[in-house]
Amino acid sequence: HDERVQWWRDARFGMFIHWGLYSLPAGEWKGKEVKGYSEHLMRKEKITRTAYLDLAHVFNPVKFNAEEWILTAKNAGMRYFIITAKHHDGFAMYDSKVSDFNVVKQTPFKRDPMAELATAAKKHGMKFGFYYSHAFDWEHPDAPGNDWEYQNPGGDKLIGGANWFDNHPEWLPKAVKYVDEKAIPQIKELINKYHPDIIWFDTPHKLPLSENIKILKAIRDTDPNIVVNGRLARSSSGNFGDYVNTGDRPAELLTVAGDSEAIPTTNESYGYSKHDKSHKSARFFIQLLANSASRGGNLLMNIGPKGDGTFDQKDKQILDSIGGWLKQNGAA
Ligand code: JFZ
Repeated sequence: HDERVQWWRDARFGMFIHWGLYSLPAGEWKGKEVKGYSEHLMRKEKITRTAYLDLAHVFNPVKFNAEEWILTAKNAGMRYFIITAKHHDGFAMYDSKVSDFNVVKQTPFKRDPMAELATAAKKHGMKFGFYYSHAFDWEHPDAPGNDWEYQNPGGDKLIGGANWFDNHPEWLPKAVKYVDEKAIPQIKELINKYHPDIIWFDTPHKLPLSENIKILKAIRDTDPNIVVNGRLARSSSGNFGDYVNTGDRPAELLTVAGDSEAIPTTNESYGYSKHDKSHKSARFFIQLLANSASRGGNLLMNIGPKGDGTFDQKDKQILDSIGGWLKQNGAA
């Protein structure tokens, strides 16, 4: 374990990216503002799989430039880069043979941005990996989360949110089917195709521990060197990943000792939202970085790029200031 996480411990500062079909409507649906996390659009607006695919049919981020993204992270002083290969909407932002619900098959863009980023990261010595939503998958007819189209468990209302499997074990076979048919095959696909250094998981309480452990075992069997974050599998006795994640609120950063990682976003939403103007200052992030580094923790700072493939000007300015400060102080 120590050998596996050494690069991550040394890295200290990384870029987190939430980018998907939701980046295009960017917190707006049918002319009205959708508050909160823009990447939760499908759930908030109860969009069907078919209607969500209409978004894919107009997703064409021709300004996307993988090398520019990696260099932007590098210039900000970041040493690792983690991007949403699949968020809760279930849409694969890579060329997946496991599911047609993917960027190459469904968009006019037709390119594989994960492949381009993996190549650019390697070229520039940036550690690289994926966010993969292993529990929630709103497009899949058997996965936890979608209770507006499929009436699956784990959503907001029908069959209890977190830990639904305790009260409704009869729904378990469905979730297991999804894990076996989509989640594990896609995770293996990501490992074998792109050789990531790290995979970042989320919302473990939407699957029973046994399923989460099964996923962890599949990862270790495929490549034992992959770093896994603390949100893949959790029980009362702790988490089964390589380190601990604090909550999304940066303040929690200061309460955890040991290998930990905070994941603040520049504003409130992780995915790009054109209405979210709550950006924190560069000064705020520099202080946070100094605080976390002095305690031996990592800062994985989130950016939500736009649906056209570019970074928001506000985010760019924050990143430039952080990079400038680090260079001035001989830290990057
Ligand atoms: C999750 C996702 O639902 C969200 O879209 C984003 O990807 C974020 C990074 O992770 O949301 C969470 C998960 C955990 C907490 C808060 C939001 N938490 O522990 O406080």
